[in-house]
Formats: sequence, C-alpha cells, structure tokens
Amino acid sequence: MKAISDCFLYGILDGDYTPREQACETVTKMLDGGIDILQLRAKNWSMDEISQTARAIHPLSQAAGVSLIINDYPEIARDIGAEGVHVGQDDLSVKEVREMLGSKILLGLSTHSMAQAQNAATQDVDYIGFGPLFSTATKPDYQPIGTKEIAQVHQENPHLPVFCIGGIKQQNAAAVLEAGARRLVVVSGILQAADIEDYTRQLKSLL
Ligand code: TZP
Ligand code: MG
Repeated sequence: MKAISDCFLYGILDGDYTPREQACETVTKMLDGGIDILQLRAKNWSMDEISQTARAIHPLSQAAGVSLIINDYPEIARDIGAEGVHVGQDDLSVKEVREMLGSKILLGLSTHSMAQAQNAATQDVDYIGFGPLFSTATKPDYQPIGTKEIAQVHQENPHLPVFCIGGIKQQNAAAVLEAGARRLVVVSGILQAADIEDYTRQLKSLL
C-alpha cells in the first residue's frame, strides 16, 4: 500500500453522490484516474450498506495499492480489514479509535480551523483534513475557512500530511496549491464529472 507521505490526491466515494450499485464502477474510474487514497463516506446509508459496499470496493483499492479509509465507523474498518478510519471533531476520539484498532491503522481527523489543526497535530493521527476551504454542498452548515491559513498550517506542521478539502474543483485547484496546499481531497468535483477518470487524472497531474 502507498504510504500516506506518498498520497497527494484523496478521493472520496460519497453515498450522497454515488448510488450503491455504481460504487465499484466509480471506484475503478477514480483508481484508474490516479487517486492515491480512497475514503468511503455515506452519511445516509445504514451501517450494513456501508459495510457491504466497503467489502465490494476493498479488493479494487487493494489491487491498486490504495488504502481504503472508512468514515465514521471504526468497527466497519475492523470487520472488513480496511486500512484506515477517518473521524471528525464530534466522532469517537483519536485515542478511542487507537485503543480499538491499534497503531497500524491509518487514522485521519477532520479539522476546521487553525486551532483544531494545531490540536490534531498533538494527537496520534496519520493525517488531517483541513477545510472546508470553500462553501460546499457536500458539507453544508460549515463556515468556509478560505485559503489564508493553508501556508501556516503547513509551516507549523512540516511532518503532518495536511489534505485541503472543501469546494475544490479542477478550476480552483491551482489557486489552492499556490496558497501552499500540497495534498487535496476532491469529492463532488470528481463524482459529478462527466468523465470521472479523466477529471481525476487531470487533478492528479497538478500535484
Ligand atoms: N469535510 C470538509 S469539506 C468536506 C468534508 C467531508 C466536503 C468536501 O466535498 P467537496 O464536494 O469536494 O466540496
Ligand atoms: Mg464523522
């Protein structure tokens, strides 16, 4: 599996954009386009639905050397043998997930401000998400934080992989990178693209 330090484009299969029947087809396109790491996130699916879909897509990501990260549910990651878990500020704590799944599991934490990023850096995380940079329908009700603090987050945490997220599309990716980002998460941009593989490949070429 690709080390997190070698991951630059983070793709998320999000159940609000991709019907379950299309999960494998969509993941194949994202992998062929060059995502380095994959998350399954489905706020409106049951645990069974997430679990079944995770089982179905896991062999695909494994074959590509890409880690599968399960959003919100460490128990699903454990049951299906996924490589990682992603939690938010209001989920199980980093400590609790480590106690459940040990030190080898990849563990990511969402942060929504400079202060949260600094706090995450003191915890046993493998990477952080930082955003939403821009307003996005994928995560409504969150105040966008813009690009001003991207450089500082990187400067103050040179060894922590920081994945910028939220409203990032092909059109604004270059500006986000110019602001200091090195790693991007793109959800709706990829999942709503007419050609998912090509859209992914073009994003990847910027990184
Ligand atoms: N966390 C912060 S923004 C976001 C998440 C999960 C959603 C990003 O989705 P999109 O569609 O790329 O804006
Ligand atoms: Mg969560």
